[in-house]
Amino acid sequence: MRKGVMRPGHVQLRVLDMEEAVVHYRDRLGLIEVNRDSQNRAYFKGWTEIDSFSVVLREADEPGMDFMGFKVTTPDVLEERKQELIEYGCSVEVIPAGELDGCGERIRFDSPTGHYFELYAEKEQPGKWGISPKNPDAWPEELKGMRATRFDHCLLYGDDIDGTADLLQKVLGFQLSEQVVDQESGTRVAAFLTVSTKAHDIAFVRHPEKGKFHHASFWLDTWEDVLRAADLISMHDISLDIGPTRHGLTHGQTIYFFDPSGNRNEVFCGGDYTYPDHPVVTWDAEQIGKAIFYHDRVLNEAFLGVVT
Ligand code: M3P
Ligand code: FE
Repeated sequence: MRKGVMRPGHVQLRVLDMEEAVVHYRDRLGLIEVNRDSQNRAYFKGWTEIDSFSVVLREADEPGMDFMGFKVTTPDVLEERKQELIEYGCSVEVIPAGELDGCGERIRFDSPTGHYFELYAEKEQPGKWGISPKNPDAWPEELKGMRATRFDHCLLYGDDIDGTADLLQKVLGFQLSEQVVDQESGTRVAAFLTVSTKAHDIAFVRHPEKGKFHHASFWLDTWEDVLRAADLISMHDISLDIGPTRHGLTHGQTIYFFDPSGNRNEVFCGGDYTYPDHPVVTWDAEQIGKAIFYHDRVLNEAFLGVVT
């Protein structure tokens, strides 16, 4: 049952060198740089996104993810979910409106995998960049680099992925769309969850350490765009992880690479959709190579091991 959580709305990432990071996210990934706040955090949005930002970069000594935020439909829903998070046993912090420029009050909570998530109901909608609700043109001509259209999902690594999946399903109305299960032990190795009809809005892979970040992913429209992203990765000597290829899980067409601080990014297109009556798709852990990289059918160690 959906509970008024609409979509992944933002992710705050730590970067080692802000100016290098801005060049990567703006000129290579092709997000639009929209703001720099009083804490020197840089804000970006994809050109199809109606809210004022979706990616926030904070300069720090270590890379990784500070938190990921989901937008809910109304302030009443925000209050209801907050009460349920407290009842579930999360530690909940209320962050006042304006702490992120243009964003309303945020409800931040922890999770069994050690990741921090947020809910919020309101964010400014500047109505710029080719997404005017009146007679919109197909796309803005000034887009750069890979022309990422929107922030799509994060994949996170942590220990108690069953605990975090349970929290997201029970309190926030997420649906388990796909999973990888070790058939011998019955252990779930990966969980893909959605609040929409997308194949996933967030995903988790079991890993001994808490609170790790695997990638933030951005939507492209076509396979041609993914191949073009691969060309740009070579042109600018961006560190390539793997691809272009197809995932077995979710069936998206993808390429992974690293930002200058070592945070992994993905751009992808295509893939499955999920309605509430869809059965959970289960991959056997012994098929994990094919589940993750459908063409190579083997995992690359860096892909599994490198997290920030
Ligand atoms: C995706 C995706 C892993 C699977 C990754 C899949 C790391 O990133 O977007 O479908 O096991
Ligand atoms: Fe992904």
